[in-house]
Amino acid sequence: MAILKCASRNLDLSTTQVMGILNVTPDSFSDGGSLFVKEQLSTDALLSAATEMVEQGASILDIGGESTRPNAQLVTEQQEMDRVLPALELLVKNLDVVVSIDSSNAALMTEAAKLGAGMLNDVRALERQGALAAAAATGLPVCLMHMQGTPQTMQQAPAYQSVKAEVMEYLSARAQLCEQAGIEAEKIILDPGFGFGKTLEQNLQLLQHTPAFVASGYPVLIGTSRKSMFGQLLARDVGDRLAAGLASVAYAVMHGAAIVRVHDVKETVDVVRVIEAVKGQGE
Ligand code: PT1
Repeated sequence: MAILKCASRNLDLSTTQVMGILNVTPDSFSDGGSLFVKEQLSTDALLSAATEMVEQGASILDIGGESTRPNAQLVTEQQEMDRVLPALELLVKNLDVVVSIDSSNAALMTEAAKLGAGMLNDVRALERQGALAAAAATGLPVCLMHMQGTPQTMQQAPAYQSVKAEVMEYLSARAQLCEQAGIEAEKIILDPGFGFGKTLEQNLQLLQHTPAFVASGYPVLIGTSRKSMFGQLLARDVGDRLAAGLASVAYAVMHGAAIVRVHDVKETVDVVRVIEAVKGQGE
């Protein structure tokens, strides 16, 4: 599992990699569309936010043009492409970093790979029409995430017999389909999908069982940054969930998560480095 080949760049997954979140949506849950000026994406704001994340130690930047938080607005595929592709071009041209595309849209995956994307991240685990074939044709690594329901309905009544077993079974089945479609096992990343059709307790159980996901042999990505699970647990607003997110990152890194997807890169990199330093000591 050591090296993840992301087009022209390699990521060393023997230590946890930090993925910085760049939302190119005007309605992001955590930053309220801070990269937008009068409904227009500001390329200056995007490039400076991205540059800062890379300087702070992010090795992957994840660009998303569809908000997938609970009750998010729907976007058309064309709208999503119009948001993401110019942002991708800007980052590829200016920064030495793996750019990940947070999308379920097959046409966008294909175009993004041509423009230099290094990874695909799909909260629908390549279930949309054409997505599996499109992703396989790019040769890029894919992150498969579990979701129960859709962003519009997923938090209404999440229900599982066993959340850990069901999420693991789903991800294993999707990974198997990916391998059958020609995606190398080494390029498949699994993500339990924190906040995607899960209660607080279900989210906590999934995090508790990080070792079971890591034991699958596939690299594991976790995305808990600023999510409402911490609002529920601690009664903190979205802007006040940094320590909570860092605690979850520490737990996940302790147990072998390969990638953590976060808004707060600088603080997360410190946590990752401390945990890795502790893990790296001999007797
Ligand atoms: C994630 C993720 C993602 N999360 C991956 N991609 C989002 N691979 C977007 C809340 O409860 O975890 N993994 N892409 C953002 N989605 C949410 C979901 C944001 C829930 C907020 C919440 O607050």
